[in-house]
This record gives sequence, structure tokens and C-alpha cells, in this order.
Amino acid sequence: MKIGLLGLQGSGKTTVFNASTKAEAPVAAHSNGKAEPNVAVVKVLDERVDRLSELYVPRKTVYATVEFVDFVGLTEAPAEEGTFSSTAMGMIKNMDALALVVRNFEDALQGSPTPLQDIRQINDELMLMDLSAVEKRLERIEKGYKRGQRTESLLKEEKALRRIQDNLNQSRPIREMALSSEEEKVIRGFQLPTKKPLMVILNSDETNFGKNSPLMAEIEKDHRAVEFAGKFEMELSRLDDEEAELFMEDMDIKESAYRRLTNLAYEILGYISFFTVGSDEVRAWNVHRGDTALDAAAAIHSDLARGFIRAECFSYDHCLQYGSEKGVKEKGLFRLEGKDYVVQDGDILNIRFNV
Ligand SMILES: Nc1nc2c(ncn2[C@@H]2O[C@H](COP(=O)(O)OP(=O)(O)OP(=O)(O)O)[C@@H](O)[C@H]2O)c(=O)[nH]1
Ligand SMILES: [Mg+2]
Repeated sequence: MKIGLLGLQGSGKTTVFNASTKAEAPVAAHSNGKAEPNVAVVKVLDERVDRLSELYVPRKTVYATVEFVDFVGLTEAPAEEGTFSSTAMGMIKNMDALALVVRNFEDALQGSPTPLQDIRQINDELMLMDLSAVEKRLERIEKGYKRGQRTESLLKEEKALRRIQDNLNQSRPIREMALSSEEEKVIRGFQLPTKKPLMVILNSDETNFGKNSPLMAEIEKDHRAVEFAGKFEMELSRLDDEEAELFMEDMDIKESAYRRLTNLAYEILGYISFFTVGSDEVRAWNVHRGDTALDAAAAIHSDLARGFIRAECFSYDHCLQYGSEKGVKEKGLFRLEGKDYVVQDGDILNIRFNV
């Protein structure tokens, strides 16, 4: 899972990145906006993996991972000047979800924060990116028509793209559109930014952190959001866990920056976890809520999907409750499921396959 941190210049992206990953990327009051994006891969802390690992004592324990990418800030320059560099645009396309970091602290240069306005600006920017991609493709389709390539599939694609174009022109991001499966198929390859799940990180000054309910409510009308005290939390990430917890209590911060960010990312992406267990390896995997046993098999390896026979399945809760797979079997709670079985969060799966 890749989460891209986007925002205006100086909104605190690198600060939030450091706070969430314990990285130590340089934070600057006046950056030149030229630095490469910072990237960090962090394992998804999941106590269930720890418990399963205690139970199975495997040679290897593998957690799911999240990759955080901290982009160079968007400047206040007008959109025509191409506010995202082409490298940044390429990278945004590779993200699974976007986190908008919004400044909610005084800045000597930029003055008082204007979070709602900033959110609008970046959303507009992302919609422009999408519009331009859609328009480019439409032009190519038109050219094809002129050369006599008027195929059924091009006509379908055009129809889907026109509807998306209309919505974008009315300032509606693609993620808010109800797309038919046909339309989903058409745009899948484009990796359009406003199709990606998005969350807002309100980056507040430590002196007003937790006192922004009206503003948060306003933001949450359109977006899932979380409040950070970025600078403070970056300092916390340098402390050991116990020390950090004391400071967090003081500030009434319930969970670490990392946890709040990944939890919300799982939510907006609609991800759930399933596990594979054994003496070799205990491992956590992600699929989308609603995905089937066949999707889960594919997440592990394409061979498992290709040669899928059935999934042996029991739940993490039952495993803990009855102490072992054997205990679960004795209770009759060990199941055999077919490829259409909808995977549940916390399922322990063993895919039987034959290739
Ligand atoms: N008071 C306060 N200052 C912050 C906070 N977060 C970031 N800053 C300050 O804002 C400035 C910019 O922070 P960065 O994290 O470098 O911001 P950025 O979005 O990565 O900036 P660019 O990469 O240049 O776009 C630094 O001086 C930070 O110390 C915060 O939560 N509170
Ligand atoms: Mg930065």
C-alpha cells in the first residue's frame, strides 16, 4: 500500500512524514522545492501477527507494509505553470491513496493558515491533471475516428470519458462518481488522481491542536480527515515509546501519528487483513473488503489463483480462543471455502491449489 503525502509548499508534509515513519528527512522553513520525494517503507503493526507468531513460532514473521511518499510541495503558482513536476505526477499515479497535508499553523512568510482554501486549491489541481489526461485521450480517439477506426470499444471508451470530463468540469472528482463496471474498466489504466481515495491531514500547531472541531467538521463534510500536531509529533517520534506516550497523554493524542495515518488509510482504501500461518512463516496480507478467496490467492501468488482448488479457512479469533488449529477443528469451526467465498478481516487462509 502506497500513500502519497501531498500539499502546498511548507504545509508540513516532510514533518508529518518524519512523525509517521520515524525518518529524519530534513525539514525546512524555505525549501527550494527541488528535493526528490522522500520514501519510507514501514511495517503495519498488527498485534494479531504478533500473537500468531507466538503460537506458531515460525522461522519468519512478515508484516504487511505501507510505503509513505513525501512529495515536494505544490507552490502557489497558477495552475497553467504546471505546479506538479512531471516526476511528481508520475509518482502520484503510482499511489494507492493520497493524504493532503494542510497547514493549520502560523507561518512567518505565509501568514495565517487558510486550510479550506488550500484543500480546494489542491483538489482543483488534481482535477486539472485528470482533465488533461482525459482530454488527451479523447483527442487521440477523435484522430482514430478520422482514420476510420470507429470501433465499438472506442465508442464505449469515448462515452465513459465524456461523462468523466463533464463531472470534472463541474468540479466533481472521479471518486465521487458512481461508475459502471464498464467505466471502471475504461479508466483503470489511467490511474487518475481524483479516482484515488483521499484523506486530509489537518496539520495544527501544538497550541491549538484538538481545539479545531468546527474546522474538522467542515473538512469532514467532503473528506475523511485526521488532525496532527505535526511538529510536536515529529519530536515525539524521536523519543522512546514510553516517553512519547507520556507526552501524548498530555496532549490528549490517543494513538501515534503512524497508527492514525495507517488506520485511516486502511479505511479509505477499504482494506482488510488476512493471514497465512505455518512453521515456515506467519504473514499478514491485504485485500479489499468484499474480495474473494480467489482474490486472496492472487494476492499471494498468481499460481495460487490459477490453480485454485479451495481455501481452508478459520478465524483469528477462534484460533486464539481455542489455542490452535487443532482446537478450532475440534469445535467444528474449520471451514473449506470455494473461490467465491468473501474473505473476512482476520481470516486465516490456506489455499489449496494445483498447477
Ligand atoms: N508550528 C508548526 N510548524 C510546523 C508544523 N509542521 C511543520 N511546521 C514547520 O513548517 C515548516 C515547513 O515544514 P516541512 O515539513 O518542511 O513542510 P513541507 O510541506 O515538507 O515543505 P516543502 O517540502 O518545502 O513543500 C518547517 O519550518 C516546520 O518546522 C506544525 O505542526 N506546527
Ligand atoms: Mg518537504
